[in-house]
Parts: sequence; structure tokens; C-alpha cells
Amino acid sequence: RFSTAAETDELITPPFQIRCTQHLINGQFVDAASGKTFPAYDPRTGDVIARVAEGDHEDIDRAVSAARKAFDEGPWPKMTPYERSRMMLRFADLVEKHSDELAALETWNSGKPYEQAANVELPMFVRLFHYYAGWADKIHGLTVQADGNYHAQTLHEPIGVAGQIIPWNFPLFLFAWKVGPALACGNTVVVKSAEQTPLTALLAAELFHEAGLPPGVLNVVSGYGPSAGSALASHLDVDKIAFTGSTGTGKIIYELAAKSNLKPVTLELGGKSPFIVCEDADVDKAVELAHSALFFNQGQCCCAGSRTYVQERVYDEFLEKAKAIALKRVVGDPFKKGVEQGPQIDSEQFEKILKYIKSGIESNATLECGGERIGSRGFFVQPTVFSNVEDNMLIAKDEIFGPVQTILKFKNTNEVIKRANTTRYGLAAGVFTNELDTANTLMRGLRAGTVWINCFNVFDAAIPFGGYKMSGVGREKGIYGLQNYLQVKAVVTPLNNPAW
Ligand code: TXE
Repeated sequence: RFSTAAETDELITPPFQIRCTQHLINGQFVDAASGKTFPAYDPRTGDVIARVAEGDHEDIDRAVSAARKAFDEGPWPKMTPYERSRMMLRFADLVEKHSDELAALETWNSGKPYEQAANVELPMFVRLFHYYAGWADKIHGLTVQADGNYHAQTLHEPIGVAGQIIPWNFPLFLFAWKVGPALACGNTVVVKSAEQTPLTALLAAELFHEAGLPPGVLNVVSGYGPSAGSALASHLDVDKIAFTGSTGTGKIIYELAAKSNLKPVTLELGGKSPFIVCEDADVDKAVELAHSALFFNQGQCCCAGSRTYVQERVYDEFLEKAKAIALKRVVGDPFKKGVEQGPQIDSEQFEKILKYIKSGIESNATLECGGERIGSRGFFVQPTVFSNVEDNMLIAKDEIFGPVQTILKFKNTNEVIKRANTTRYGLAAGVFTNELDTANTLMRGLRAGTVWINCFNVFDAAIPFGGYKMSGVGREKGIYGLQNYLQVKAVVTPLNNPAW
């Protein structure tokens, strides 16, 4: 029997209302040029909670020209870096002040547990802006020792207008990953939020203007991918595009960028990350972390540890404990205290997950628990565990993006490295062992942008994140995240007095 929220009947009811539904262009809330709106839903019920301006190429045009003007004419790129930094810090303070409201809106529109949004994601959002505000006045080039009688130096300049396309699994958090470094470097920005979760980006952008951000520096357009998103990716006046989402859409964006003006592209895409538990590991800790590595955020994480490889000697013990902990997971209304898992984002994702569960059963993996929807309203899925999974099954190859743990058995380190790397993805990996040599061998052998050893899902603002292979292009966060938003200009002058 699954734990349900009925056991934790206390409802968290922070103050919230939906006040921003129009596009935010040039510092003003405006309707879509077409006058169209689209629905935003509550995934607990599938009910419409707001109608939001639906952007298309005309709205993107308006937003890009506002961003262009704000970049070309200033004041943002021409302000002192210290002033930019202070503006970002003022914004972070306002976010802290409004964090209940932002977290509530995030939960209402995305279904993630309120306690997760309020206690984990909002503080990380603020931390990210603090981190990048700290960089704003520390960005500088080099003096270069050149052959011959020349003085050479590099200037690190903002790239211009940045287009940023954000998905629905971490609407605020990924807004911070993209907007933080872009603004710290002096760029102006047009954000296209995900059609499933348009609300918090608008509220955050409103708070940025309350903090004093000049008009046109940060614009937010809501709307669908093939219309608003592709208009942004192919816009000739956009100097850089950053995207987080599916690998399929990432390919489209790469192509649109290449076919328009060859704007540089950063992509953070899908994954099928291995979580490797060696026989010498602390099994209880590994079970707990493997569980959260997969089930966190309803399994809707690009880096979810979605292939749990367990060494044969500890496989049975691990499996029994993994099943027990999945059965205890508290699923229910994400506004209720103690709830660990809310609904999936929408009917499309919900159906996709149920289809993969069916495919797992049909391919003869063992369904240890779960496998069905919960209730008849909203998009709740039982925490599901499959054992006896083989590498060639669809559930071990494709990104399910839901609460479905797949457990596979392995014999030795070299074998598991080879199997873990047999994927088109390479976003992250988890390694559980107390042997330093084993950890080092796995860490070096795994082809992934992040390897967490005896931990998982550690998202520090300073640690870079991104994918190998078809999990992406480039890195976000940390010092690496700044490079996406800077141009390097080499400046050379002759030295007339070579003695000096
Ligand atoms: O993603 P899309 P979807 C994976 C996950 C999920 C699958 C599909 O496996 O099940 O992708 O989800 C915008 N031009 N991830 O369909 O399409 C869209 O409006 C420009 C992994 O939601 O990639 C939204 O803002 N933009 C992931 C954003 O792209 C376009 C997070 C993401 O949507 C576009 C989400 C187009 N032609 C899903 N089409 C991660 N890496 O964390 C769509 N968009």
C-alpha cells in the first residue's frame, strides 16, 4: 500500500494570487499582439488556473527589439559592473521577501511539493543570483605576452541580446541558471518560458523591475515552442540562444540558430544517468540516495539517476530496501505537509510514463511495486520500481521522466563502465563505493558531465553542469556559465619603445 497525503492532512496555505499573465516587454506588461491567450493548469486536477498571453513571432519581435535597444543604447551594458551587481542583489532580496508567493505559484502550476519549492528551490534561486552578482565586477580579460613589439590584451565583452528557452520541470531554478550569468555579464535578455509553467517567470521579472532594472533588459514572452520558441531561436537580432529541454527540440534549436545568423548555442538536454552501487558501498545510504536521485521532482529531472546498476553481491538486499522505501513515499497534494511527490506536469507526460511502464512489463522486467495512476483526477503516478531490467529494454534506454526506477545487476567495474556508457546521453552519473581505487576508475571511465561520488543532485551555484554526447552543448553555472555570455576581443597596439 502506498503512503498518501491523507495521512498528512495539514495543508500549507501561503498567500498567493496570480497577478502577472501578460508578456513583460520593455518594462511593461502587455497583451499578445494577436490578443490570444492560452491556459495554465493545476496538475493536481487538470483545472485551468489562469489564461496567459500567447506569444508568437510578433511578440518575440517586440521583445527582441526592446532588448536590442537596451543593449545598444544602454544603460545596462554601460553601467558599472558594481551597479549591475547591486541591482541583482536587490532583486535577490525581493525574491527572498516574496519567496512564499513564488513557491506557492510554482507548486500550483507545476505540481512540485511546496516544501521542496520553498525550502530547496527558492533558496537556491537566491543563492544563484548572489553568486552571479558577485561575478559582475570580477569579469576581465588578460594581458597577453605576444612575439614582436606589441602590447596585446583581451577584453571580455557581453555578447548582446540573449534568447533563453526554459522548460517546465524547474521553471524558476532554470530561469536563474540562464538569466543570472547573462545579466552579470551585461547582456540583455528575452526569456521564453515553457507553455506548461508561464507564471513564475513573469512574477520574477516583475520583481526585477521593482528592483530598478531598466526597461528592455529582461523581457519575458509566454507561449508555445514551435511559434514563440522557434521565432526566438531563429531571430536575426538575437546574438546567443540558450535552451534546456528535450534532445529532439535541442536539435531543432541548433538548426534554427545555424540557419539564421549562426548565433552560439548552449543546450542542456535529456539524460539516462547511471547510478552505480558497488558491493562495498554503504547499502542503506545508497538505497536512500538512489531513491531520491530518481524520484526527486516526480522523476522529472534531466539528470535523474534512471539506471540503477547494483553489483550482484548486494543486489537482493538493495532491491528489497529500494522497494520498501518506494512504498513509503508520500504521494499527494503538493501543498500538504510531508508530501514528497505531487502530480506529473501534464497529461502528455503522464501518458508517456504509463506507456513506458507498460513497455517495461511487456519486455519482462519485474514490476516490484507501483505501475498505476493514483486516483482519477490530476496526473499522479505511483512510485514504481522495476527489477531484472536489461540494457536493451526501452525503459533502460529512453528518458522516462517520471517516478519509475529501473534496477539492473552488474558483476564488475569494467563491465559496468562499458554498460553505463552505452547510451546516447551523458549528463550525469552517481557512484557508490568506499574504495578509492574503484571510485577513481569509475569517475574517469564514465562519459558524463557530472560524476557524483557517494552523493547525488548536489547543485551548487559554483559547480558547472552540462552534458557529454546528446545531453548537451556547453556548461551552465559556475565560472563556465559566464563564458556563454561573453565575447573575447583581442586588442593589439605596437610598442614604440621595445626596451620597456
Ligand atoms: O520538451 P521540449 P517537452 C525531456 C523529457 C520530456 C521530453 C518532452 O524527457 O518527457 O523532454 O518534454 C520549447 N523551438 N525534457 O515536450 O519540447 C518549449 O516551449 C523552440 C528534459 O516539454 O524540449 C519549452 O519552453 N522552442 C528537460 C521548451 O522548449 C521549442 C526538461 C522545452 O520543451 C520548440 C523538459 C521549438 N520548435 C523536458 N519546441 C531537461 N533537460 O531538464 C518546444 N520548445
